[in-house]
Amino acid sequence: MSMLSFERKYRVRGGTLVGGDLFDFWVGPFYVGFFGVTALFFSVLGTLLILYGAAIGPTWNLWQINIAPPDLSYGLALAPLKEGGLWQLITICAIGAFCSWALRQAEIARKLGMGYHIPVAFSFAIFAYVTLVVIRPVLLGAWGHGFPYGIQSHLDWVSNVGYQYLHFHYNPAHMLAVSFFFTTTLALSLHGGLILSATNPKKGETVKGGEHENTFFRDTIGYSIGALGIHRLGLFLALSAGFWSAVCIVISGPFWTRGWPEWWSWWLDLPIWS
Ligand code: 07D
Ligand code: 07D
Ligand code: U10
Repeated sequence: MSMLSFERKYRVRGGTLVGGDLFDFWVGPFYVGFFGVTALFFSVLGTLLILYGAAIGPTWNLWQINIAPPDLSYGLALAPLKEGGLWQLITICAIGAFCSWALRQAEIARKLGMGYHIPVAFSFAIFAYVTLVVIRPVLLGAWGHGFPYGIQSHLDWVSNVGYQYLHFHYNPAHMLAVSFFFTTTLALSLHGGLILSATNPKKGETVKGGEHENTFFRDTIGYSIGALGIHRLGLFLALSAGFWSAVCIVISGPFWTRGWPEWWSWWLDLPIWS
């Protein structure tokens, strides 16, 4: 792949977090770096372990391949490979790969003199994943509470865990997370629509800029959040969605064991009704 002239200008040494000059180079379009090597190592090893799990399992059907966590009876102990040990190793590889990826993003940001917004944002996704497979299982005392690695099986897990609390929609943190997800798509569609409508006009019409963009929203809703503001809002909304997702699942079990509809009885217990 040919390198664009401006890319050559930005391919400078330094900015690495560990390893100094070791691995401080590019292969094709990819920056390698120490964390590129660890990311590759963990993802290759994790994928091989999944393939091994599939090979000793009952099916090669991609939708049905399933690597289950250990039985609850193993508690927080290590399990034999074929009884959840694979899941435990794959979890270590996944966390290793995701954290390496975030650190590689941080190194690339440092090289370019940019902020750490992207690795910080990705950390929220990692946080949600670690909440599902480490924090909540540890709080509940068994790795068996983690979700199984399989396309269909992980959906079954979500449904089963949801119904275990009777009606997961009544989980207040789930409500917040869902609302943040919905608001994120609303904000992204408004922003995508606004930018395209202003900067990609029909042939023969002039490209519009910030003034038009601001005016559109002032005319419509009386206020424009501005060019930087909409990106800050987008990041805030998306990270909040991930954050409240992690909260909604970590409180289910460790901090609330009954059905979620019952949680709302505090409302009926308010002294104002008596
Ligand atoms: C578009 C970026 C590209 C990423 C893709 C995912 C794999 C898995 C592994 C066969 C937006 C690549 C997939 C590497 C292959 C094996 C063993 C990101 C984009 C295309 N889920 N989930 C999916 C993961 C959880 C839920 C699809 C991962 C939780 C529901 C895909 C994780 C809960 C639905 C997938 C994870 C949950 C899905 C599309 C990790 C709550 C769907 C994902 C590591 C969060 C949807 C059949 C997508 C679907 C779907 C991957 C965790 C719920 C297979 C990697 C336990 C309800 N999930 N998921 O587009 O169609 O993401 O499922 O945490 O309806 Mg899931
Ligand atoms: C965990 C993914 C992390 C991904 C990482 C990267 C790779 C690389 C490589 C492509 C968090 C992986 C990368 C593998 C791939 C290449 C090259 C993201 C994660 C680190 N729910 N619910 C949520 C809704 C119901 C239930 C969250 C809606 C039912 C349970 C979100 C509805 C019941 C759990 C959400 C609905 C139920 C959730 C998920 C509607 C089931 C969770 C988003 C409209 C009967 C989960 C932390 C998320 C959670 C979760 C939305 C319905 C149960 C807010 C919109 C009522 C048990 N639900 N839900 O977390 O909070 O993303 O997980 O009905 O555990 Mg729910
Ligand atoms: C945004 C934006 C904006 C833009 C943008 C974007 C947001 C306005 C200016 C970006 C947005 C898009 C492009 C839109 C589309 C994106 C999505 C929908 C998001 C989802 C993305 C995907 C699904 C794509 C996913 C693809 C990935 C993750 C790439 C996969 C890459 C690899 C597997 C290679 C990774 C490289 C690594 C790890 C390091 C480099 C390594 C190599 C090249 C290999 C060689 C290795 C070595 C030399 C090291 C040796 C390795 C060792 C020793 C380990 C070996 C271990 C073993 C066990 C063998 O706002 O602005 O526009 O564009």
